[in-house]
Amino acid sequence: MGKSVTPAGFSIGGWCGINPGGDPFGEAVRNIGTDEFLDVLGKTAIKRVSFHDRDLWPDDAAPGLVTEVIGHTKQHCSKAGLEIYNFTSNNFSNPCFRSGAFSSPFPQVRAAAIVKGCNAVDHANEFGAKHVIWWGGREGSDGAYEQDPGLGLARYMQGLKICVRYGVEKGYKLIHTVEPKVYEPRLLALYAGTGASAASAIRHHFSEPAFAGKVLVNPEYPQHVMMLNLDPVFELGQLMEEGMLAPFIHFGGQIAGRMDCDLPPGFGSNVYTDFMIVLTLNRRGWKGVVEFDCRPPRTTTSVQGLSGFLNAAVGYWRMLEDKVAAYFADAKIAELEGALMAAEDSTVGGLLTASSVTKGVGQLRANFKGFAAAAEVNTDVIEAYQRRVMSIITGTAK
Ligand code: GLO
Ligand code: MG
Repeated sequence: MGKSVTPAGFSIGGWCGINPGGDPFGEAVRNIGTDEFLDVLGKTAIKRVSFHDRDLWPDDAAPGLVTEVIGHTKQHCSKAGLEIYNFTSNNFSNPCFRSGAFSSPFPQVRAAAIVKGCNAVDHANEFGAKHVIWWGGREGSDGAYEQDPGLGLARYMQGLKICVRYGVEKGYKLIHTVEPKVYEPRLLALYAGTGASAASAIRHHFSEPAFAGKVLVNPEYPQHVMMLNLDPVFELGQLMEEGMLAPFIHFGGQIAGRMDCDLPPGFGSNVYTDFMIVLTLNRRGWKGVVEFDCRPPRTTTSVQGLSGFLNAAVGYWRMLEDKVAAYFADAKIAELEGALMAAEDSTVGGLLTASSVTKGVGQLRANFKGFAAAAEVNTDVIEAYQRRVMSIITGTAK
């Protein structure tokens, strides 16, 4: 059981810092440029930053401009003490992607997505980024189901595979991560669910050994899961158990059941759930990076406000880490965990490794004392566990 509660560090999407705070009904409320944001960021504990291509240059920029911006951005980041962590192709803002990108029914649009994606793979390498994120915001439909959905998903994965293979052929040391989200901006995304369904699509379409460990899932917690009223903790458990979790997660705040809020961490959230995300990562000794993908609320308009938001995002995660440390140090929790996470006993534990399951089940049957006896197990320990965790979170544990 891991006891270290510090992630490898923090990162943030550059697009969060420069977000002007407009919404479909209201104008921009902030005007903070990339350089100014990087200077503010450099003074916080967040030492990594990620970009979309389009955060830095227009989609049709001439190669000379791209080279110039890459040089300037690298220089400015290094001056501010920042590492460029992830790079991603924005395959959702350009009007050409209104029918989808890799999965569009139209071949010329799929070609555009592949060109843009492979350019992003090159740029990720030039920036020295660790991962290329693939969030398919437009890969879906607005309700027409205009192509066979299985074909749509296959096209989506095929486009991605071309970009991944392109990077492999070029010899780049990049990990690719798929970021799932079920809706918004398209009303229906091609994944039938969130992280688990993306993982299943990856396993099916990237089954060749050459891709092993090269395409993983980067979930966004709690936003992309709680916007559906689903549970991020169980999803995280599955991704970790199946070895599909990327070396980083996106993190922010979300009011359950609403469209993607990307609120400051802790806003709108269930603190018990947020705590369990951090606990689950730590139990398995996760050493990844927490990348904030959220922004100040629209009511925050100044550079000082942005700085407060960044420090508070780290502060919220650190608060959760402190609570997790208190959890690991708590004798009562150790006792409760002992009851709840007891190792498999020999009766059941050996069944799957035995030469004959039938023989083992026969033994079980012979020793079975009846269902009433099985019901005698003391399950009150579960509520006691919840109460103890809550008292640790609220600082009321005695
Ligand atoms: C939107 C996503 C988006 C991605 C980003 C990185 O809901 O969270 O911000 O994380 O485009 O590819
Ligand atoms: Mg995200």
